[in-house]
Amino acid sequence: MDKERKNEAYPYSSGGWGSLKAVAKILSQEKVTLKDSTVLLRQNKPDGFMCVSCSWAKPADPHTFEFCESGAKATAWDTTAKRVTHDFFAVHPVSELLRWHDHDLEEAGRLTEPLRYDAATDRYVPVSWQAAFDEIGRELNGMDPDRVVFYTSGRASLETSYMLQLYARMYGTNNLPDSSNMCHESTSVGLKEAIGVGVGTIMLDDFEKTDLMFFFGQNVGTNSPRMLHPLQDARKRGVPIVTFNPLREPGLISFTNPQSPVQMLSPTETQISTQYHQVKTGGDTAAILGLCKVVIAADDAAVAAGGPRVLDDTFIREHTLGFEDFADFARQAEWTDIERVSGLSRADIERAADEYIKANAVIIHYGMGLTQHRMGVQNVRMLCNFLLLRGNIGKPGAGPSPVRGHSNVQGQRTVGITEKPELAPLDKLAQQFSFEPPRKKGMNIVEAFEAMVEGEVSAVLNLGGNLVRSVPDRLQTEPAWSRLRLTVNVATKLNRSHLVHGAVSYILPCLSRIEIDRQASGDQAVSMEDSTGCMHGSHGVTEPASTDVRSEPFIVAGIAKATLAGRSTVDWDAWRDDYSRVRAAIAETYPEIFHDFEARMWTPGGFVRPLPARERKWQTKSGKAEFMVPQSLGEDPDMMERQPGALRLMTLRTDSQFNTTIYNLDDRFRGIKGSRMVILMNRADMESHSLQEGDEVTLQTIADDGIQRRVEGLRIVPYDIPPGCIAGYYPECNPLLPLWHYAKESKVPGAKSIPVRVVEQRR
Ligand SMILES: Nc1nc2c(c(=O)[nH]1)N[C@H]1C(S)=C(S)[C@@H](COP(=O)(O)OP(=O)(O)OC[C@H]3O[C@@H](n4cnc5c(=O)[nH]c(N)nc54)[C@H](O)[C@@H]3O)O[C@H]1N2
Ligand SMILES: Nc1nc2c(c(=O)[nH]1)N[C@H]1C(S)=C(S)[C@@H](COP(=O)(O)OP(=O)(O)OC[C@H]3O[C@@H](n4cnc5c(=O)[nH]c(N)nc54)[C@H](O)[C@@H]3O)O[C@H]1N2
Ligand SMILES: [Mo]
Repeated sequence: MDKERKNEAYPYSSGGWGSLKAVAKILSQEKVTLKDSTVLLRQNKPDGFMCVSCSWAKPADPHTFEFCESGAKATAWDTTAKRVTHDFFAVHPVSELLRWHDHDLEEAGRLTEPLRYDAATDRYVPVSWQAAFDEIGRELNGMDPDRVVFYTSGRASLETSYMLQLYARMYGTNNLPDSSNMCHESTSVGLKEAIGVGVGTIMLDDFEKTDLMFFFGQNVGTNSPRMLHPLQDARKRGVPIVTFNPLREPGLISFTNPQSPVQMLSPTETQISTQYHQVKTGGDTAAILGLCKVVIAADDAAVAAGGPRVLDDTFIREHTLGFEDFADFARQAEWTDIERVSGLSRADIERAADEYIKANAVIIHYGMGLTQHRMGVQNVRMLCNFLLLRGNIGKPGAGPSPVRGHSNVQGQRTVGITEKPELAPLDKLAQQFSFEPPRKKGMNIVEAFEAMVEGEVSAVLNLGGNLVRSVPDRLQTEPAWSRLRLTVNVATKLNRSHLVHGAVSYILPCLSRIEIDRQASGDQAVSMEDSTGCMHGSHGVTEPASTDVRSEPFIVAGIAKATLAGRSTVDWDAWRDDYSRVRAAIAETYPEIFHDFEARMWTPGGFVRPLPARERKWQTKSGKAEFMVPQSLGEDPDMMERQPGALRLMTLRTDSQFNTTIYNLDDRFRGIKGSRMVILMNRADMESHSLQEGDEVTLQTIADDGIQRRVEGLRIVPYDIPPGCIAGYYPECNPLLPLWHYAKESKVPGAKSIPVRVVEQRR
């Protein structure tokens, strides 16, 4: 395996000169001039704007360059000199644009004016903002609110998100799904059940206090590169890092700091993972059970010998529930099962558990490799079981660290974007705004698309996002989208979801957070919450893409006013003109979190949201932190594993994309160039399938629902990946992911474990 690794896919450490070259390349591709590129110096600074890429924490004492390769690319993508004007649409009818690649659509540039679809000419044509708001309001008022869906992709600010949820509820629905429905919802459900808060408990300074870190299914080098800095500092202190990931991801192996002159001039790299375990996809519950089994056995032995305890028995006694049942389950688990399902040897699992036993404070970082599975919530609960064994929650240097995706995805939930009525302060909103909010559960993403396929949805309003590309089962869901009566897309750039439009369809171009937001009361700021629960202010620094783009709060206020007319107690115009009024309303709804919001939003490093679990107060059903007994070791009990030729497909991201936004076709870290239509496969599986490097295959989903799901033209790349597991890219492989293949408790699509087989091959 090691030999294969050196030869094939790992030419780079993460960061380093490769990273700087990639930044220079995209700045020139987007024609961002040197003057504009000083924008990067104000990224993630207390006096600047918060990056539009990932949601990693922003330190109080930032580096001069507090941005990473991904962040620089995202900034260049938004500050591009390229523009899409009505001339563009005059030349390109929608039927033609539907044949364009995702990359080319967004690469065309920033949207510049509001547009309405014109069926007679098959073109998007300019429309005034007021005409757009009026028609949208009229359409919505003719619909049953239960048939309308308000989607938020995770970029919108706290202010915009709060306005949107309030508007949707005043209109009459809790249909407020957001991107976390496809992402960390398994965390929101699993952590809440286990420790009483649905978010991670660690903060940046815990990196300075920890003795050991784990990584489960999170690809830091590609998806949250700024986090490599505190990781590197921890490694310098000698903190070990133990990684469980089917792929040997370069960012988890080593890092050359592109901002450190010493490291750039000499070839030294920091080793990131001190142990690397290539677990099978979907094998994490088994692997973590193995870890727990070793720790519990060591404690049993210590008790028998009268030695010091290995478990934190005081913590377990005082703070937890369900330990004995779980411990018995772990004691009785068979190593042969654990080894088979995880694909790891007992000796390797023991090595990892030994590090855990030695450490006093342990952090576990994790991502989509755990959450996007049928058993995604169970994976999260298993992580909590493991942490609870030695009291690794609610003490310095320890805790679960779900690394969030979009820059404000966590914050949107904090201010009421949720389809679950019990998670929104409905009574408070009712009293504050004198209306009766709907109490009926709204639809999450999977439910919204199930309903859409059945013809039970009339309209979708999208605050960002590109749902026809990001949701499962594209061959079913895309046609359903085009049967909608109304689609409204608030967006910065053109994407496929705008083109597969409803009968009445609008594209409403919005400001990027990087741009100066001028309203009647002056320049406006917005705010967001990072992955560690800290709130930050952000104000734009560049000129808007055009004079006819509007801010997200402006657009939400416009639609709300047009829809609700006299039916709302909110002065939407006043909120539009001065966002501090929105913040005052947020502070009134959530005083514990947002008191003195206006002053505190500029706190360097952000202001901290209170989290009871950090103080070992458990807001669970039992009032204790809860252990859980897993239902199944395998990822997916009904996955037809024994079918001949079955392979388990995980869908991945590259450094050259941000979700459905494709910057270019390369995967620099994994050494793949020029195409995203590839499948990474183990050599043993290639042999058993009689496949050679470069062969093209068609994959078909294994399912017994009578629907044929296929993707053709995928080129085979030999790769160091566990046998039986293969990898392809998101969103290209989404037609293979059945809509019903989701985590039971959270409805997060199982994008990391799609059962498929090779049905055609061509040399
Ligand atoms: N450059 C860039 N940055 C991004 C994004 C982007 O698209 N591009 N997207 C943003 C968003 S919205 C999100 S949610 C985050 C996502 O960031 P991550 O959580 O890192 O998500 P992925 O890249 O989808 O996959 C994570 C890792 O899981 C591993 N994996 C797959 N299956 C399994 C498994 O069964 N077990 C284990 N242990 N590991 C597994 C994969 O090999 C991969 O390394 O990134 C955010 N940041
Ligand atoms: N198979 C598979 N499917 C997946 C995943 C996977 O790993 N595998 N990951 C899932 C995850 S984690 C996520 S988060 C979802 C993401 O799914 P989405 O939220 O649907 O997609 P994005 O690609 O993040 O949205 C991109 C679009 O947002 C718009 N946009 C960008 N910036 C702004 C802004 O500031 N304001 C507004 N209004 N619009 C803006 C642009 O027009 C751009 O085209 O996909 C999910 N789908
Ligand atoms: Mo995400």
